[in-house]
Amino acid sequence: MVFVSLVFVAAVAFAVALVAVDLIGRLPRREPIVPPAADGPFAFPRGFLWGTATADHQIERAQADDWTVFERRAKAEGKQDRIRKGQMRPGHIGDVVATPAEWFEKKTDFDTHFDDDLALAAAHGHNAFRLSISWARLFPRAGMTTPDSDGVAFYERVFASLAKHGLQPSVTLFHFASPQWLWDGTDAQGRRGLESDDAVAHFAHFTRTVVDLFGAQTRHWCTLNEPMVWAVLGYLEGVFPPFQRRGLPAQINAVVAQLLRMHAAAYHAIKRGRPDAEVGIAHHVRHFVPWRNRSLLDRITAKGVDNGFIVDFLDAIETGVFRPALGGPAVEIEGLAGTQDYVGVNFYGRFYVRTSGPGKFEIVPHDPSEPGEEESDVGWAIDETSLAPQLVRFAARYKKPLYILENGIADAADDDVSRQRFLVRHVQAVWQAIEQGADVRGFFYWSLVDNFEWIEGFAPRFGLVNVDYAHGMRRRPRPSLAVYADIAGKNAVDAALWARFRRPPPSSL
Ligand code: IFM
Repeated sequence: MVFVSLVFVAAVAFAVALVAVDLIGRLPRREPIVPPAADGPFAFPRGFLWGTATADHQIERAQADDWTVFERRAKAEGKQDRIRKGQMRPGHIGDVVATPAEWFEKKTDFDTHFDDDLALAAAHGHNAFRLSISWARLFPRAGMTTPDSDGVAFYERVFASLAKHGLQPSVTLFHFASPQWLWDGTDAQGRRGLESDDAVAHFAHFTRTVVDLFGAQTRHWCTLNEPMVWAVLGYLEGVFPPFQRRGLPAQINAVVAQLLRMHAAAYHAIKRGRPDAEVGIAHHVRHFVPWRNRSLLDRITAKGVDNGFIVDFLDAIETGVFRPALGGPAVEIEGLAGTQDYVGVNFYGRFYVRTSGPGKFEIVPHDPSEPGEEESDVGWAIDETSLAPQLVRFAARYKKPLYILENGIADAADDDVSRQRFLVRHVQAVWQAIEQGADVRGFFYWSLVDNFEWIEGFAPRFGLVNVDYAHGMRRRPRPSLAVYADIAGKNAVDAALWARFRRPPPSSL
């Protein structure tokens, strides 16, 4: 009998050990960056969308939104910080003192330049363009039920220009900025802004208005841009409006749930008006890598961050239930289940997750000791090799078409070589994902022209086209614009382009 019990205990222990080994084996590991060996050409499916992406607040003249209020205050109070990702203080903007107020008011002066910008895009292979509509430009004051006529007239001109240049619009409804009047005052529970009771109804009304105005001119809709970035930077790190530092990740669950409600309401508003519309979100995707493979805590936390920052939101849209991996009760959201027709991916490389104890971790944007690692001007580690696996995993998990709604690099160097490499390598990675079965239907580089990079100000240069802010916001195409035109025009990365820009194998470093 004792012997039988011992055998039983040993068998159970063995099974538990196997399960543990299996689970540990599935945790993320930090792997070296190994480039693909293929030589090209890499051809894309017919009808593939080639575009660039942008957002109203980053290119258009200032509107009555929360960001404009923040920028004017930071400028007036001289709240300037060193431009380092993750190290900005709340209320501060990079270079705010030295930056002329006019730049903040005009941004890239898209208001004057849009037709030339769109003509340039069309002349360089674009067949699509992602833009956002400013909520505050259509509804600048509280209590308005019909949109501002100047705002409507502006976007009518922009849509006419898009049509004239043969560019399919992809329209985003919320890209970080919202009308200031939403933030003035609190509701009965003391909540402000997008968290307040009526924010979802206001967003639905704005969405219906945009659908009525421009729904005939686009099929492709994005309700929210990077909701998790907005929630984390605004309510955990406190560097985006409304500058809150709530403490633990679980303390922003209410904000995330509200964003999911806004998404669901907008999805239904769009579908009611335009049943054939394709609707999704643009999700900020990183490859979260443990800082040290030998640290089980780094690996477990990297998995938790991936769930909390990436998977939970998309899963919630599929199932209708938000189950926060980083703590807190599940929240069921009415009307949410199944409200995405595609998965929109904004891909910006790898981030490292370094723990200093259970529940204590930091996100490290790059590691200079990683062989072959390159970083952008804002210090983000570049790793195109992790893009295809991400796309393949989304394809398998959600079984939906995918769009790269953003992918880009901050690079101010005159030779523009880093951007050209970045572009060619990432587009090739998208091709790999398609080869492996992911139904990727479009790629939007971030961005056509340099623009206002939120708390980092105007220094980071993401554009295929340089903007000379000091001289009438003049546009000067960078070499990468011609590279993009080559790819889009051929609907392929040809062997010659690949040979010029492919990543050398690690042995040659
Ligand atoms: O400029 C931003 C954009 O607004 C959202 N995605 C990332 C870009 C680069 O940081």
